[in-house]
Amino acid sequence: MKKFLITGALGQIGSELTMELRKRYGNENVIASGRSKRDTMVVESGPFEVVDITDYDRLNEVVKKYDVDWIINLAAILSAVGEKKPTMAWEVNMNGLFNILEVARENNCGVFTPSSIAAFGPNTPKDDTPQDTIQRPNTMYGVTKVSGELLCDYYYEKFGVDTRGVRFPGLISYAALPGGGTTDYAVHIYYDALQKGKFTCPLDEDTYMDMMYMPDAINAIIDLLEADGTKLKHRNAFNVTAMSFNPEMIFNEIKKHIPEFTMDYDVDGDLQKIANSWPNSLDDSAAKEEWGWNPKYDLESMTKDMLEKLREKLN
Ligand code: AKB
Repeated sequence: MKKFLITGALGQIGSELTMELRKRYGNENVIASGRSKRDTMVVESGPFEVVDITDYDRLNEVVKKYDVDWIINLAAILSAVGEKKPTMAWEVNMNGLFNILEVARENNCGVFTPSSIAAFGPNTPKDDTPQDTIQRPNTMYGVTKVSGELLCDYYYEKFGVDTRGVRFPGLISYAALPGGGTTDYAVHIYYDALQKGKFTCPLDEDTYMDMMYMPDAINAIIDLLEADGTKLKHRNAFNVTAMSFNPEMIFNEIKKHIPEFTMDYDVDGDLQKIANSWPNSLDDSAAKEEWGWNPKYDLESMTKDMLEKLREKLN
């Protein structure tokens, strides 16, 4: 049975991916880790280690201790926080990734690291953004993501490390909150709709971005990990998307379920600038062709499920 180490396991993706991998591969084969420990299902249901990915020795020790086959690196500083703390974003997203790749090389592990729509920039084609295109991001997060894609390609070409990854859009989930991204509004809007009946949107009404519901994101990671490596041409940077919408569209979808819901705008200039530099919608045909990417949720089905699950959680 394969053994996985997940970094950032208590974060938005990690808390759901850990539980799904434990279901499929057995609790003891999925080692969760994070910079600190909190009482959650992730910590209670299987092995958990305190690991800061900027600490090479500690990472190496844990990989050896469990004889890990795959490192899934979900520890990252996201776009909005990255603009406020660029040094920390570089330290975690680049030096942390470099440590992961070096430890993987030494211990013969594969590595999955997500990239992001942030790896594109203002002069990238905005609509139906191609798989291979101009990437000149102007945020620290974006710079680390495009550099990470290249570094992972390098470790595959040069050292044969089995590196894989996707460019995630904004991820929407009810289990854990996102931590400091530009797409976070698309999660907060559901909480505010249920808890306050109104939402103040930090992005303007024309801001289109790609988005995805978490069950599709979890499947993307697992499907790519299980894919036949010999068929992968774009190993570390597959465009994946499930939907593209602007704030008005998600508001109107929620309003179908909560007719009294209202929304106004208080645009945050810094966030808006980041969002404006990202694509409106991605072309994900390479992922479909090379490993069968096939998202299940659109805005309508996601909204229905999100509201149902959040109602249960908040009650
Ligand atoms: C962010 O908004 O920073 C992230 C991302 C799109 O990578 N959700």
